[in-house]
Amino acid sequence: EERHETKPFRQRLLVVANRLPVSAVRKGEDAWSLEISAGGLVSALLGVKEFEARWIGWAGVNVPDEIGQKALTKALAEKRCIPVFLDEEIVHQYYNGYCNNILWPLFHYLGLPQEDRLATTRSFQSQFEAYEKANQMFADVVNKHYEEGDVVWCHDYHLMFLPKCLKKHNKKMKVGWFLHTPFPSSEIHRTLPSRSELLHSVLAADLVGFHTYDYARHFVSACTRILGLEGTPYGVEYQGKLTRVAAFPIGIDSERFIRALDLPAVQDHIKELQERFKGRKVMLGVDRLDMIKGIPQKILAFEKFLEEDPYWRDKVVLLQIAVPTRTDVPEYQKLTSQVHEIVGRINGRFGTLTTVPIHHLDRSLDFYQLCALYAVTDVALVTSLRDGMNLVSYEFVACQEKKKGVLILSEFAGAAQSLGAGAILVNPWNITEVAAAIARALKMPSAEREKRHKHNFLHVKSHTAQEWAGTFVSELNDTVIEAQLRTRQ
Ligand code: ADQ
Repeated sequence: EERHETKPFRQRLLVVANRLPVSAVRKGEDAWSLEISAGGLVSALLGVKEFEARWIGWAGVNVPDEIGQKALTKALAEKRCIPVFLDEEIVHQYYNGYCNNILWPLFHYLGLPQEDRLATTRSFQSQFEAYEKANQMFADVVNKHYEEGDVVWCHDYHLMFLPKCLKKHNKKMKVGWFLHTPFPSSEIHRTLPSRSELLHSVLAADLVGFHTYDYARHFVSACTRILGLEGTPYGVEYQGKLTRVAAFPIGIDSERFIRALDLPAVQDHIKELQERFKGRKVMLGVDRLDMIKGIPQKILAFEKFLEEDPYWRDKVVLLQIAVPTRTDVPEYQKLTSQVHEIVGRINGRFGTLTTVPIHHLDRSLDFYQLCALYAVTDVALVTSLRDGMNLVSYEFVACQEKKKGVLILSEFAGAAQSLGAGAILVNPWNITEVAAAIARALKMPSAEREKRHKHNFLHVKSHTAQEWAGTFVSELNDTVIEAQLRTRQ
């Protein structure tokens, strides 16, 4: 029969995020070169076979002319990507301003900007207006491409206003929203001038997801305390329906890392690194250069460790790889020079003519180099002051089947809830404690290392990004069906 020959039905999934998973470079008036960036989200969704995913987002470039926009739209369509075009002014106000200068620090407990209070308060309103406007532009593109039955999955703090815009246009649309950062205590969220508008909008979604149970609980408290709504263990009663709120801890595509370790290119890098650091223990930090990652604190703790334990001075090296991000924001520039200054001072203090204790790289590494680094590391140091989850800790564990190295992990990273039993947990603000953890990790007997590694490895292998995405989307489908049943009763 004809019906048997048709392809199995795959539900369409519209993934809406601020950035498309591509980098676009203009090669001429109507020519673009595109490169897919294989981040966690991309591989997560590639692995979910029951959905046909399409991406909607900003391509990260300003394209003021129509010819360029048309050509880029066409090129992106081949990669299942649909662009939202944002002009420079809106990027400045919405992305650099409201998203990165207000929401990002606030959600990581760094508070609202405090310098020049008056100026900030004045620009705050216009930045929020730009945020609403940008979210509406995303909604317009979603509405244009939406077909009945599609699932719409909105991502992150950039798009908190999107669920409301979408539901206003079409009440029946299945809308989920997931936050990749922490959701802070309601006492922190309360300080945000647009605190209520954002909560109302997120509540318009059918399903609201966070990395950890704590973040979900903070969100529900914010809704009950700030909006006076009724919270339940399952979510929040909102406008006659239940908005489901739950934890969906993300994972990585662990097989991709495990497989990569056997590739000749990675093996070559591993040999090079082993040769280069022969006779020394390798400690590793891999972070985006962001204040939430606690990089200065980490380096100061390493200094304290060297200070207290002269034996290790020529027997250990810290490799800190920090990719610069948001380089046009003054605070990030300040952080870069602060880190350089500390590293310079410590290397001057403990270095010799031939070696230095810290190798600091201000750049991104390719996937093979990264895998090799993870594989040769004895101790990984993740000292985020706050972090939604932290995937670096997962990637390190995935690459350690041979070495069974130690993970020192901040208790303020979401990952502390999943990898806490295998890692040494630390308060990154307590430099003495982190220095002691370094000493303990370097001396840890192999039986203990094995036991700890096994615990973490099992977790990383069984809680993958694919599973995360699959669970979120099926939960969203179920939530909508349940709500329909309830209204029919
Ligand atoms: P990030 O803050 O970017 O993500 P993280 O989860 O650690 O933090 O992911 C960083 C990714 O970038 C990792 O895949 C890592 O390999 C890669 N990376 C970092 N430095 C690199 C370098 N120098 N070279 C190459 N690659 C590098 C946000 C939240 C996190 C949350 C994720 C996913 O802040 O808390 O875990 O989203 O939800």
